[in-house]
Amino acid sequence: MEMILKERQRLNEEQNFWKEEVVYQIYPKSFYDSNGDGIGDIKGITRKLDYLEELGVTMLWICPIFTSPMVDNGYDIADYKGIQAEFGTMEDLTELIEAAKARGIKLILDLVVNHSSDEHAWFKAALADSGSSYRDYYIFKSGEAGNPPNNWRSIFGGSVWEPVPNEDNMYYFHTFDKKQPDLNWENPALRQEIYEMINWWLEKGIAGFRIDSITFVKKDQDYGNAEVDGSDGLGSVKHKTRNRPGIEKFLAELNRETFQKYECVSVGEAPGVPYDQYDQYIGENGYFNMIFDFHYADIDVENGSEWFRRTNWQPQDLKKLLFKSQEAVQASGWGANFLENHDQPRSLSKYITDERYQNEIGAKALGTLFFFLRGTPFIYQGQEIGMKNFQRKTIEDFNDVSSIDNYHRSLLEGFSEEEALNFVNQRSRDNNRTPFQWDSSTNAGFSDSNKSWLKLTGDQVEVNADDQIGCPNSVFSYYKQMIQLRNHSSYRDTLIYGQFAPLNTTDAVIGYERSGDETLQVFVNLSNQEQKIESSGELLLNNYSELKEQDGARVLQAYQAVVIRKGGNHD
Ligand code: TEU
Ligand code: CA
Repeated sequence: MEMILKERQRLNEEQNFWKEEVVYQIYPKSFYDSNGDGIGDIKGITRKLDYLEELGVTMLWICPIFTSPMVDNGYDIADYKGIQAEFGTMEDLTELIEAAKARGIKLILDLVVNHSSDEHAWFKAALADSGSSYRDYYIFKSGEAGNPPNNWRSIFGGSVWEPVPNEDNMYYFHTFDKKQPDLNWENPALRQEIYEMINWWLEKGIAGFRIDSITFVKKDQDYGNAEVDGSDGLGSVKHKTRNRPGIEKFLAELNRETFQKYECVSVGEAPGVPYDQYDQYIGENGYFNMIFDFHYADIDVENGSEWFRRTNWQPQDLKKLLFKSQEAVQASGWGANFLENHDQPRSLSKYITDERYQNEIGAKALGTLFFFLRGTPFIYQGQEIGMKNFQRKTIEDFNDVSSIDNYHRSLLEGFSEEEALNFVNQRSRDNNRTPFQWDSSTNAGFSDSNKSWLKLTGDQVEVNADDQIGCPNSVFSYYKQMIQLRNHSSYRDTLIYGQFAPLNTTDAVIGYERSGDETLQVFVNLSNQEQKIESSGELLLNNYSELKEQDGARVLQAYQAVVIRKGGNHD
């Protein structure tokens, strides 16, 4: 009976290609530089396809490569159908799509349609002539008694309102940097232009999109003040523009006019969506195939854009958030699981609190923790070799706009320069944007030259791909093994489609199981103390060379992680 029920559960899970992918996120500027200018590029990705194939990933998400002044490293797009010259050409991209396809690797691009660059032709036309029809592609408003229209703080700091040059008392709106004016989704003509552009790309043969900041497209139309929540006298824009009522119309239409017409995948970056709304986002008629959930990614801070508000989290807090997330996603649809991305610090530095284990043990433990969760795993470049944060001594060494803003906001909130720098070092988005460490040489094999657009971490002698590829105990080999187990072993169906359920463990251990044809259990010790677990069965994966037993119980060592085929009835 139990077996029949389980079989039903398994078959109930609809099979879709995007559930079976293992995605690898590439930050093109920092992956590999093929022409020695110190900037990673598209040809550089093509050159490293052997590496990606060896790892075993099946889909690449490439961060923005479109024409851009690069104020936010490409998240400020000046031409949605053009390729930024420093990254290469459209031919290079076509070549990459084909070369990847030949290896069974699909490609998704980044869709940034909450805002464009202020250098986009639409915005230029809007600025040049207040009577232009492009004016309504963006959000322009008059000020209030010599002040901006309201007190909203942009995500990258300062007012969301930027004065329009040569016009009295007129402002335009930006959720992020002032060089990223928001597109006005209230305008149907603008929306149609966006859909046409999306479909144009999908026709080109890409497998889909990761959709940037998509929960920000609907703004509260009264543009009323937000509650002040900082010493700058402003209130965060997100209270008034993130996942606001009315967004459902835009997102349903977006889906209907674009993604639904294609055999493609849509992955929404959807911070700010409460779990009771997950049905709308990823349910049967959801806007997206899957979304990223940030509830646990931001465990070390009270919110993702104010890094001076740090928390004192414990493993059991992470466990709670992770389980809540898994259960909510499972009740509605499908999730996109990740440890890192280009906005986050390195996971080893964030989640492994005992520095002695910020090494291959810790990296494998975290890998095990996230990789077997129900959902599609997203690996961020460098995570698979255990890259870590850097420590920088001065704010001048940072490139990321958000780091500079957080530094100044920390000072404004009364922290010392040292504290401010410490917050930024822990959280800077540059941490994950340092050049990929291919080998141990001075420039880590990132480029043929000695140039690099961003300073390296400097630890490439200890952490680099070259040393790890052929080495059976490396983090890289462990990731390969995890991918093999999930996608190519006899446990494949269970690991991809099986149900998720939390397991009872001690506080410091995160344990869960996936059940389908059989039950697989994952246990990860997130502490430096030994922890007993209740489990019997065959050991499938282990980041230590042994699994200890004591008084008849299995014992995990510091940061030990195991995957076990549950023993018992069916054995
Ligand atoms: O990020 C959107 C966003 O809301 C994040 O900054 C979020 O606040 C943070 O990650 C929470 O931890 C996207 C892109 O991923 C980011 O790189 C861009 O800078 C931003 O949009 C603007 O396009
Ligand atoms: Ca280059």
